Amino acid sequence: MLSRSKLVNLWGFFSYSLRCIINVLSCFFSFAKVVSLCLLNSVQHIFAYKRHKFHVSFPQCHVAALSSSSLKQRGFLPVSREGFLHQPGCCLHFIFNRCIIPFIPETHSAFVRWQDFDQDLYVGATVVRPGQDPYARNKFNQVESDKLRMDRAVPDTRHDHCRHKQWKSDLPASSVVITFHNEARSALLRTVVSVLKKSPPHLVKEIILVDDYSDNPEDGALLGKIEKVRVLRNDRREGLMRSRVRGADAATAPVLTFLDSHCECNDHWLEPLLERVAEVHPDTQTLFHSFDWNLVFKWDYMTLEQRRARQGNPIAPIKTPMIAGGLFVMDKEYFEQLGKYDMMMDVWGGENLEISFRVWQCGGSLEIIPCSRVGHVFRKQHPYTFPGGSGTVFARNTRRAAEVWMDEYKNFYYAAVPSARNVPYGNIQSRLEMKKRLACKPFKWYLENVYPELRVPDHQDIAFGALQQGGNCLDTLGHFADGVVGVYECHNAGGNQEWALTKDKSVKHMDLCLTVVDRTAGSLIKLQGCRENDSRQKWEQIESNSKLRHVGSNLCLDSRSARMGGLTVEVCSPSLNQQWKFTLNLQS
Ligand SMILES: [Mn+2]
Repeated sequence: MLSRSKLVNLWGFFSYSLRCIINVLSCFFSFAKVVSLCLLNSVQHIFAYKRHKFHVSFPQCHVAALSSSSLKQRGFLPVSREGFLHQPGCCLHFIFNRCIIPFIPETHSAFVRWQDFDQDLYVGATVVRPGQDPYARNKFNQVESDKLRMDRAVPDTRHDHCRHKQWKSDLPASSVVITFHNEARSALLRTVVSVLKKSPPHLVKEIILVDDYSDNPEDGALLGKIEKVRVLRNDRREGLMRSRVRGADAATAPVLTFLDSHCECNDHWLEPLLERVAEVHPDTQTLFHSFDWNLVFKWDYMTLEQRRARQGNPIAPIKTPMIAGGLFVMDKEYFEQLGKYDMMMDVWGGENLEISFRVWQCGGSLEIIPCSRVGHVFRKQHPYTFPGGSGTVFARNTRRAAEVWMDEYKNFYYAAVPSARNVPYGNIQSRLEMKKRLACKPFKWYLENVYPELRVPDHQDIAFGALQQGGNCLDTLGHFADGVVGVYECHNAGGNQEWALTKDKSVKHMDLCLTVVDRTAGSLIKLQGCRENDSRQKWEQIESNSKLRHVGSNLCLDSRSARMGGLTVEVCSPSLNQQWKFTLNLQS
């Protein structure tokens, strides 16, 4: 009995034979035309061909009309559109390639299905040896990662509504771009396999692996054997942004999907994303992405209002002011129009901020699609080194984003991260020109329309944000007028931990002010409605903004009795209970 693969082979043989006959015929005519010139030429070509094996391009060959993906895969570059087989050398070359190479066994089996890829051989070459720390190389447990099968089953964590939804099938195909640097082979392979396994084949045109100069070129190169996988390797460390742009430039599908190199796609992860991208760009929601004035990405809860609005449709897209940056889908043409990435950003960090501001301010939108689930390995630390030091690189990238996109609001970032002021950020001229060309909206618009939840300091404020003491923050504890205040673990979500020190010296939470009711050491501080010119509510920062002193009594804000009643004023001392720091100090 014939197996399926033999049938496919037979069909392949039949169609190739047919094309061969056509090719030979057309070649014959070309031959006849230039027969007098061709002999020498053919001999030359054959020799060139023999010398270079298959990896040579024939610049004289006008083979564009013949260009097929299989030809390209073998390294032949179609050169012009002028037509067909001008030269006999090309003719031979063409016949050989189209008619003979497909039936040479080793070239025919150049690509394997992911199911046939030898995981043990690939992963086995880089296992953690006994006695080695399994976290050392990747900052996640490589031993555990290596044990997993590349196509292991993962639980479907989607909302029920997603499971019953029918996704369109006539969607634009996507090129999946995965950049990596010294990734654990098992994690990288799982990422690739999960894409192939969990996506409808016609929607994944290719997987482009961009090896950002990993120590071992084989980490990526060996994966190039898997169907649809194309491997590009940088010849020096370029960092995430330039590597992604390189992958995007090489992509041939209309939609780009960017993934980290340690992900696992879940059931029907791709269709909802492509469906949304294919829809007309609309004006259109428990967690969304956001950031604080230190410009560090964080997760935020939706407001009660936002959650109520979603009750009727729990799987509706969620507008988000910011993306985490590792995993997202974007129309390729739009990615290009919108200036790709800032090519002068290095290694990692800040690019998600930059692309988020850019998309929103220049007319696009960012959404989280709840039905699309992709797992990601979170690490507490970067496994690789940052040329130049991670803090500096992060600050430099973030500064570039702030300088281009945040207008005068960048000063709040500098107030929150004063050290960033001294980090050189390079030339931003071309990004500013691009911003102008795209007629992008000012940051004020973004704050008002996209991220109204972000509290913007008032021009009356001297200091703003959380009032921190180690990991704890000054907290209203939900109390109102005449209530005491305490400390609670900092949650960086504003709310009861949001305070401002104003020019008229009050420490305010909304319209409540910290009030010293009794000007003796050890007395409890109360929240009271703010009153102008009430000396019981006047405070100032002392000792390089590290303490808060009540002006009328010269006593300091102190947390020693926080667990027994609330915060008090005490005689100022070097005690850690009196160290308080605002997130943002607008005067230095
Ligand atoms: Mn990651």
